Amino acid sequence: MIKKISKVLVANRGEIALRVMRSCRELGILSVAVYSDVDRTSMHVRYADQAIHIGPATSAESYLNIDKIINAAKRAKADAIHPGYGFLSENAEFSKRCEKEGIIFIGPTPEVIGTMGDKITARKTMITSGVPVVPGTKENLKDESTILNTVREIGLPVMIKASAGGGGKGMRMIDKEENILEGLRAAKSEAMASFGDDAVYIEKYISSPHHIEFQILGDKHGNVIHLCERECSVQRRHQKVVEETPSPLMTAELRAQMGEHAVAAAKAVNYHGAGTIEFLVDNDHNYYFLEMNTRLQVEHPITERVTGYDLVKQQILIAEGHKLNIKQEDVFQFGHAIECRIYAEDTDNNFMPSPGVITHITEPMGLGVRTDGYVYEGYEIPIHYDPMISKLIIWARTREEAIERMRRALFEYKITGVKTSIKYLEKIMDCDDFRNGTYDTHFIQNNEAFLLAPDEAKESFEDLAIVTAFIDYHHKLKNTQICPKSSQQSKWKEFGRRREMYRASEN
Ligand code: MV4
Repeated sequence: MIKKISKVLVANRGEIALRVMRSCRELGILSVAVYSDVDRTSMHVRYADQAIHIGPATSAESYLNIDKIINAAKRAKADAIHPGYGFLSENAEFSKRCEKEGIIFIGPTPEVIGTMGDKITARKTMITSGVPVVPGTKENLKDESTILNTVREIGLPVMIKASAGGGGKGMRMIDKEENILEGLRAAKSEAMASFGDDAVYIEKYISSPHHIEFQILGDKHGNVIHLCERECSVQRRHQKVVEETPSPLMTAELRAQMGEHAVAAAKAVNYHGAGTIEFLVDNDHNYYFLEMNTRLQVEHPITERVTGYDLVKQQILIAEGHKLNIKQEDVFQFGHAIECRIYAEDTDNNFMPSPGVITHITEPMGLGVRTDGYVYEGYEIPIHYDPMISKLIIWARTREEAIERMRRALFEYKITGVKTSIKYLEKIMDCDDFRNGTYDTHFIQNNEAFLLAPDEAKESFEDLAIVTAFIDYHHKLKNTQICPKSSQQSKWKEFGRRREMYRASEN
């Protein structure tokens, strides 16, 4: 049965809120923004057909507050909620609450979110359905002598991971016999403090793995396909920095095998919606299931670029109850895509967030360039949320051309007022390990000195560009109204298809 969605509340902010609303607009679906005090002037509020204030800047009192989001959805008469990524996107309780209130949650069921959120249960499910996992424990081992024996069986080094963790939170590597129990106790107390759950599991340590993930789509009729892989080994402190597809490590044969296992993983839990199966892959092409993410991911645009499918549209169609309109044999990658995440951070000062007012921004354009962002001149990046400014997604026919195009686009990208990671990303594009495609998850660590060394030839160029940008900015200031008063409707809104729509008064 098809349940048509005509209005979606987007329970998020920043670039992803805009990204979701863009697909809604193309589908003729109205979008409702929610916003905190500091987000009154945020771009997602301006773009939406309707906007509802939900509370103070603190996430717990706004974007993470289930009651406030549900109340906003009811008030706006939204028939669905898209959670984006982060915030409530992998919160089983939230998905359940939507179900109870008769609001379509654009994502999987609460049961599936729960199963995959508990990493021990996820591992067990994968073992049962024949998906390879890292050799290790299957149960929540409580007894210390049992654990010691298990570690001896697996063989050092091992990883101790929190069952309620994920993404590297509450993870410990142990390489010496005498450190096992101490590490175990520390891991457990850290897990209890962070997640209120001290269950841990143990895996054999994979020494120089690649992080490769598969995008999957499942409908509510049991059909599941994969949209190939993303190489995500360029990470710093478990934060992805650069992602690309195809993976330089991948072969057609490995892709087919891993893709089949990714589909099996999703089928094992009756998955519906967009999801990601993460694998660790070693240089001998052995691969192991790591985690499943039950949401749309930050890096989804590179998959969109090489496969041509709009993943948000697919999520919405699936949520409405449509059968998948893509067959596995129709999916192929055309060319190469790379994403760089642009952060407001000081790479010379331990990557400290650098919030503040954007005094000038010039974004790259041209063939094969996509930017998913949300900031504008005069916008103040709040300190309360993730400092990501935008994502720069580059496409070209070959990997080599994509790297050169990324360097060109990073050169064109000018942001003043806050410190950004643009120069750091340029260094990554200049790095031999990256250019050769031979990097693994130790890439950033292995190239730290090179990545942090200033490039003086480029610096002097940049100085000139920044002065030019600044003069230009002042020249234009006279004519630019940075923050329109909330009572004013911007002109472009009158061109919207739904003139009867109103903007809810702020309360
Ligand atoms: C591992 C591993 C080696 N062996 N597990 C880090 C994030 C979390 N998703 C899993 N992580 C790892 N798990 C075993 N058994 C190495 C990592 C790891 C890593 C993984 C992906 C990307 C970057 C990483 C950086 C350091 C460690």
